[in-house]
Amino acid sequence: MLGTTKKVWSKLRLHRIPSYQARNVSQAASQLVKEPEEPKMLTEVPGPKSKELHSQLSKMQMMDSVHFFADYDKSFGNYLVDVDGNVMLDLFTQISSIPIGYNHPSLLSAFDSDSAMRALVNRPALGVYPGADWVQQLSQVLLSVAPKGLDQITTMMCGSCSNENAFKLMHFKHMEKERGGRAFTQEEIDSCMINQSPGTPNLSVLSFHGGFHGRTAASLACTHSKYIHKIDVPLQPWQVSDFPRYKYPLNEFTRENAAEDERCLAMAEDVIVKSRSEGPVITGVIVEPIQAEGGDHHGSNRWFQGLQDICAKHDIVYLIDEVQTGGGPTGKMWCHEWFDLKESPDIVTFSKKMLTGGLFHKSSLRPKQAYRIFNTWVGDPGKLILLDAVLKTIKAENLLSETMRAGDKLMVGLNSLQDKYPGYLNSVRGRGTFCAVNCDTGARRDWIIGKLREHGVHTGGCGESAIRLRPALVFKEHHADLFLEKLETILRSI
Ligand code: PSZ
Repeated sequence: MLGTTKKVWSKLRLHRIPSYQARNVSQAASQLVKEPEEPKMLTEVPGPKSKELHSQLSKMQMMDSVHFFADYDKSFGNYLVDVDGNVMLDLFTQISSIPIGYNHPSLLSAFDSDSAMRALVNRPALGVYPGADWVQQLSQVLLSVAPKGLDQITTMMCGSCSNENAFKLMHFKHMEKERGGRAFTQEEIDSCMINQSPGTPNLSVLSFHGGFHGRTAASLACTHSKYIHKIDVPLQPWQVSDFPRYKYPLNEFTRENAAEDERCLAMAEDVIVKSRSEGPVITGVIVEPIQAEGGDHHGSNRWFQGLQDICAKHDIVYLIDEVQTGGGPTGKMWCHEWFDLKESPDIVTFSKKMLTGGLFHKSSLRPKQAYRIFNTWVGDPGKLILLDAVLKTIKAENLLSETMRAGDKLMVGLNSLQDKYPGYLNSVRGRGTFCAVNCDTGARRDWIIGKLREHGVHTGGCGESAIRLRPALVFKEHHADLFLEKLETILRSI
């Protein structure tokens, strides 16, 4: 906390000197750091300094999830440095949320102008007092990457609350149709104040086994990856259906996997139809383009197209949650662009690599009254300043095609390791650098991730036995080579 305050003050002081000098200062600062050529491990992880900080933290909060404490002054590009001086190649990037690597110069200088710094300091309640440049920021930054046909944008604080607000749009659409254009009745107005029908209707959102959509009440009701996220929390008993589980390699199991798509589509439609008579009535579907937390489960084009058709047939809302997949890691700005959909989904939510949470949606879903999608901040102009720099960097450095190149390298390498060590690795899958491979057991996965870290490579786990890779968009082929080399060394040692 103290460190942060100090940094903000030194930035502010910086801006009292002429801005050309300020720019020189931060340019110099950014040149101080360069990406390391390889990992360097000095201690075990967590090392003694991390352990000491963790014991201090533990006096104030239960955060045994902490892996280690990082040194963000020393981290750069694809390399994360911890407080004990260990230099690690980072293929996990803060749960997939660092778009262009640590301390990218374009981000370090994003607040160099006085107006950018003022936007950060005078954080507005955007739903009531937005600054003069907010309209331009939304249209030039966020709408420049909007999925086709989704011309409505609302920024939010995080992925969970983006989904939470998207659900409200689904329910509003349903109730608007039910009312047929009439005004709210007094009974609806009175009953909603005590969470009773008809003002609080019995509606739901359909989600899928293995999905993850956040931890606030409604998004948590749609999350089904780990029990520890949910247990003891009162949630609505909303419907859950099956997301396809494919057999790998895909080209050897085309018939089985196609049958799996049809089974899951039939099941989803059945649940939607039944909800009309049995309740709660499903007003929309939420699905990840790749089920990430739940184990990197992919779905075919047929699956995502079929879901879109079912939603259209039953006039319910199709929401694709791009919180983890959005912003480029699959080689396209939005993973659903791979699916050859007839049109964009009705709503797309995002956060993580996009640096701000938010939702794009069709204009047909606009609420009719103000304040229905609203909170104090709604979003943060400072995050759009950073996102602007990220999007410009993606373009200038061709990072989507670079991601495809690095991803191809990862996939070729992982496939060949899987062929060499079929007892340990299976089901290699991925798009761009958004890749995963299963281990024969969860214990083997945890052991390999631990060993990789000893070798200075930071990866993550997901699902029961998958190693998942979530590098930044600046991850290159030579980083992929380095990772594959370390993984092979470890597999050879078993
Ligand atoms: O344990 C957790 O809370 C984690 S670990 C990874 C995430 C959350 N991912 C967040 C996430 C996501 O992957 C998808 C597809 N949808 C929604 C969310 C929620 O986003 P946040 O965490 O920003 O609320």
